[in-house]
This record gives sequence, C-alpha cells and structure tokens, in this order.
Amino acid sequence: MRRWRLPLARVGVIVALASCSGAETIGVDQPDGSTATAAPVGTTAAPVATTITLAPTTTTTVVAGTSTTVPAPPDDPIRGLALEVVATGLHQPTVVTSPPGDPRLFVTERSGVVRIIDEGTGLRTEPFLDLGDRVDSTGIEQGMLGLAFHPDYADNGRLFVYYVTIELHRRLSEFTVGPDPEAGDPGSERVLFDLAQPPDSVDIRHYGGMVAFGPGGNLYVALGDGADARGQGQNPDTPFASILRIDVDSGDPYAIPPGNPFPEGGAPEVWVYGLRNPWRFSIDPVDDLMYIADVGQAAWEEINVVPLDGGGANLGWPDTEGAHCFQKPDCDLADYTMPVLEYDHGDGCSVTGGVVYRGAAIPELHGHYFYADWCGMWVRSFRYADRAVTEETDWSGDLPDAGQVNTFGTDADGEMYLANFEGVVAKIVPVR
Ligand SMILES: [Ca+2]
Repeated sequence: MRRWRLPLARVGVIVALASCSGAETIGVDQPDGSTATAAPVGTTAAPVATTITLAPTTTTTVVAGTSTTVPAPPDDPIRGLALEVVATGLHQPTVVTSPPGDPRLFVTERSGVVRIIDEGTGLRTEPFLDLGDRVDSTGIEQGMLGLAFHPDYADNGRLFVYYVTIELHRRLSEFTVGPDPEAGDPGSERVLFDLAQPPDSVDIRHYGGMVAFGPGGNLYVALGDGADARGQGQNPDTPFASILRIDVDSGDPYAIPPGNPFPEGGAPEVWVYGLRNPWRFSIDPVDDLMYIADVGQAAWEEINVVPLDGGGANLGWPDTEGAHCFQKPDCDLADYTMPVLEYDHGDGCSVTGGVVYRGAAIPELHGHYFYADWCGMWVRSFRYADRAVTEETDWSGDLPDAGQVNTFGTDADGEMYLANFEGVVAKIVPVR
C-alpha cells in the first residue's frame, strides 16, 4: 500500500505531546497558514512500556451506536493479547468493519472487492460486491480504500465506498444492497464526488482513504494531499489534505452540515485540514473524539486527537511534520494543532491509525487506542485522558505475527481486528 521505505530498526522513542485542540480558523486563499491558532506545545518523552500493567477498571459504559455494556473485569486477570486468525488469503485487505448490529464482518480488498467473513465458517468465496471493473489498484496506494455502512443500513441498505478510479481519480460513491441481502448491487452506484489529483501533484499517491460515520450521522472522508502537492495542505479552500464532513441524508449529491468551519470557502466540505496522508482515522463516540494518524514524510509519524466539535483545526502539514517545523523552517508551532503523539523514523516509517477499543471482551483496555507501524511491524496502544497520552504499551511481544498492518477495524460488538498486507484478518483477543 502507500509505502515507499524499507523497514528500519526499532530503536526510536515515542514522544507524547500535550494536547492542543483546534481553534476555528478563517479560510485563506494562499498556503501561508497564518490564520490558525492553537494552544502551546509541551513535550514529554515517555518510554514505551514493555510489560502489561493495566489497572482494572469497573467503569460501565454504553457504547454509542451499539447496546454493548462493558462488564467489570473477569476474575481472571489479563496476561496479554493474542491474534485469533479469522481469514487468510485476502488481497491486501484495506478495511474491516460491520454494519451496526450485523453479525457479519466485511473486508475490502485493495483490488476492489468487498467480502464477508462469517464467525465460525470464515471467508466466503462469493464476494459481496465486486468493483474490480472500475477500481485501479496498480502502484502502491491505489485501490478500494474505504467502506462505511450507513447507520441505518439494516433498514436502507446504503453503503459508501471510497476508491481510486481507472482514471486515477479519487471517488466517493454510494451503493445499495441488492434484493439478496448477501450481495451489494454494483449497478446502483451513485457518485458523490470524483476528484482528479491536484494540479501540483507529482505522482499518484496520498489518496487518504478512510470513511466513517460520526455519532451525529455525518460522513467523514479522509483525503491526502496528492503527493508533494504542497500547495494543498495549508489551503482549506481545497478538499485535499483534509478530512471532509458531509451529510449524505440531504442534498444532491450531499449537503454541507451546519457547523462546518468553512461554509463560504472553496471547499465547504472541509472539516479539518493540514494533513499529508491521513490513511486511517477513527471516531470514538464515547468521548466524542477523532483520532487521526497522519503518515509522515521525512522523519516523523504522528497521531492527532481532535474533538468532534473541533472543526477548523489546522494540523500543520506541510509547514510542520510531527511537532517540528518542516517546509516552513521558521514556523511557530503554536499556530497549529499539534499531534498528541509522534515517533521518529528510527522506530518505523508509516503509521497505521487504529481504533479505540470499546468492546466487552477486554474491559481492562476499554478506551485504549491501538495503532501500528507498517514498517516497524509493531502494535502499540495508549489511553488519551485529560488531554494527555497515558498508559503507553508496546504489544510486540504479544502480537509478533501482526505483520505489516494495513488497517484495524471493529465488528458490531466493538471487538477489534487487524488486517495486514500479507492478507490475514485476525481478531485481537485477551489471554487470561
Ligand atoms: Ca501534523
């Protein structure tokens, strides 16, 4: 996938950064980034924990969008985590997800196919939806990159797919399930947008790819900057280098939700901007936070946490990379929303953002955010509390076979999965 460096030795240090919520900014026509404001940056070096020292929690929380209630921890203490393989042989899986309340697990393959994994019987042979005739999956970053089911999928059968077209455009389309609930209808495509790469793009990368619904029913879509298209990142008048927020239940082909920060700008869909290639983000509906992992270029990988009422945040790229000035050497870091965590390229090369665990099987990890590095082939987690990164844990010893993690995902119960470049989909389960 979106990869261009060789694995590096894992000798770096994670740096946890003080949280800075994004401030409202005014859209600008030129990429000078001069209008954004954010809280000052603090830096606190924190070594990665090598053992599991998780305090039990007795918190009971109802996960928004599901009826899952997290019980108190079982009597057996958690001794670690393990991978339970649920499918193998997939072609570079990119998304793992389920419709709300649906027992089936849906997986996308980069080649343009959506497939179903059933608990117990595994991967079905027959695809749910095959868009191979319209998806380009050559190169390293093209393909079917995003899939989200409508919150009312059980009633309306609507699903949203983000993919790279044969023309190398980035396209968001809606499909509907066919008369057979086990098969989507490839002929039902309704295109919501179809964007060529930005004019200053030097190649065919940085498409972003994640799509997900938030608790308010709006759809969020991650778009990368188009690869070295440096005029995009600091310009909220362009949809690139941003996470978009749209209302797919109104308008034609969609409506701009009330509260979007740049309603009069050139791209009123923009919700936050200043991103290089936000391959994976996730929304935690319990704390109303979005976790955005932005793949770095020269030296730093970063994870940002933005409140769902934090529209307008400028996440810095390409003025900054991680918590460092980049293209603008004399930048003032206080002008941008800084990541809450970064690590350098001694420790990996391409961050894969994950999910906040809200399932029931591992109450001890409730609220912990999992992520990975595609080159470092490690999985780590932290808990974001009181605007700070806490309880950093390195799960390398528990999950040595995680591989090159393309994506994380959850099922309808909030249980957590990873899928890797090698074509394996595995559930992350507790060892007690
Ligand atoms: Ca940034």
